[in-house]
Amino acid sequence: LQLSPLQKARYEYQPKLPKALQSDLASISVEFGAATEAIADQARLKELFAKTYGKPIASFTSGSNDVSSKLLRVGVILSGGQAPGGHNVIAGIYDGLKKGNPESVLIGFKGGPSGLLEKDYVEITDSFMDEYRNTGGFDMIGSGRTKISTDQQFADSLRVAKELQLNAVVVIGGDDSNTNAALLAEYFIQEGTNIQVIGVPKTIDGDLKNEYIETSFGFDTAVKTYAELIGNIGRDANSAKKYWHFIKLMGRSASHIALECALQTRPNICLISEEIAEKKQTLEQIVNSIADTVVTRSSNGENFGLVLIPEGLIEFIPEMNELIAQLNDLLAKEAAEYEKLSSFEDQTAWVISKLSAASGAVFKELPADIQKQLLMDRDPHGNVQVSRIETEKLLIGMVEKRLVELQKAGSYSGKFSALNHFFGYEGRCAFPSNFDADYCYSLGYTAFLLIAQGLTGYLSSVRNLDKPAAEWQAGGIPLTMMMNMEQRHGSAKPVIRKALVELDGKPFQEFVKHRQIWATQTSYVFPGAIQYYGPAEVCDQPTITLGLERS
Ligand code: FBP
Repeated sequence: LQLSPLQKARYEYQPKLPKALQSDLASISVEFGAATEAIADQARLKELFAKTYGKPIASFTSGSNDVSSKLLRVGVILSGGQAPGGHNVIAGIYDGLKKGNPESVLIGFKGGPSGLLEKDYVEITDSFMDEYRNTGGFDMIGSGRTKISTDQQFADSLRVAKELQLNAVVVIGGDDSNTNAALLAEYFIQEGTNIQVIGVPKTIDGDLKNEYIETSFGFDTAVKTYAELIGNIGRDANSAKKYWHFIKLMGRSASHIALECALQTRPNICLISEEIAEKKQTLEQIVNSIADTVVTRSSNGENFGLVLIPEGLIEFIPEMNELIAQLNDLLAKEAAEYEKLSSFEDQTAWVISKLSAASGAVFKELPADIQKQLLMDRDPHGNVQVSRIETEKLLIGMVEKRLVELQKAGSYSGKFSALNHFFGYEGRCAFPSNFDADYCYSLGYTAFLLIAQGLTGYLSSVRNLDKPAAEWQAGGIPLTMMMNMEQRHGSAKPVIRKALVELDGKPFQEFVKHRQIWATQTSYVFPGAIQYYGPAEVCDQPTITLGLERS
């Protein structure tokens, strides 16, 4: 394996830990708060999580304990999309376990939750771990999107955990994966075992956060990677002055990534899905407002610009949302009939005949490529794969049309030449920023401490993140505390609530304060590449979103 100079240098990086975790393991104590409640639907959740509901928040402080040297066997799973820092979570768990008792064992389930179901695993050793410290990606053990949902899958998880004599399983995942972790924790107790389950908040999307989870890991590195590229493109656009760049950004439903990138780079336009849904804006209105900005900039002699588009946008436009809901339902309920249709023409004709008149008309108007993308398979959690829908191209096409109309009407005489980009996968496996490297290692170490304390059904939590790492506070938040009941596939299911952009929140309000100016006056900021070495103000700063939310 050929290693880059940066990879070799990053092996030497020692992630920072909160002060309370820097001492001997035996000098760390746990404190518990009062019993907790779920955010909604408390009575139903109490029934569903009879053994794990309502536990107290746990916090680690300086003190003492007599459990950290227990011999433990732990299994770890990377679940869902890659996020920079996952390897450091594993490193934190590993180092904690070995520090506590060199005989303790960490095994990694391969390829995500299916590794647990199929007993496909690898034991993590010193040399194996060292190859992956401070590196991006999930290639150490791989990841996957298998959902543990059937009775058989729950039974298989338990059987494998017992066969491997595990004390605990750590699930490193997003909202859906941690919902799974909560269910597994409950199931293991209900089945009379004391195998623990601990979650770790991962996702570049930044939508697994709440009062107690300030950010999910990977968001910091991913947005800094995208912001670098957007800044570079902005400078290119401002140099050549001839292209409009339409940039779709990953993030699934929530627009956190797009918003943070806008705060970092000051583009001319950044669409925020949550605002579009709130204002019930139609696709036509969105297109018209982009075209208006193109016209204004053109009249200032600037036939170029930057437009940021959150990848989930399409699901938030009311008429598209209704269409997608009907398609989801139709493709789930009448899958057998749909699968008999082999040509795209037959599929669209069949779909249109089954949709309501309004949704059928919306579907019919869409370009064939977008129609195809809307008919693609759903992911195992039933979500439309928004990363594969080319909204940026759809918008370019529609803005072009609108500008032709304006040209004909005599209200526009500029030149519009647009390029499309999609930034997503390139941000998920970057070398974790110092923030993510430190945060992830701390989350992993904390997960170990929660296990040593015999806790289950908790999410590893590290807070106070706008302060230097030494001032961070480590602990555990009961998973049931973040849950409510939501309709999924036609029935009410317990889930961890996804955090969308809050329109009255400080990050969005900050954007609103400036967006008018950014639209017309070129105000691009060039963040440059993530820096790993140098002054703290360049290397260790958290995101603007985190800073504003904590201010
Ligand atoms: P997670 O929610 O699992 O962290 O996934 C993040 C994400 O990168 C989304 O932003 C994106 O929509 C999706 O994964 C893409 O999924 P896939 O990797 O299966 O193409």
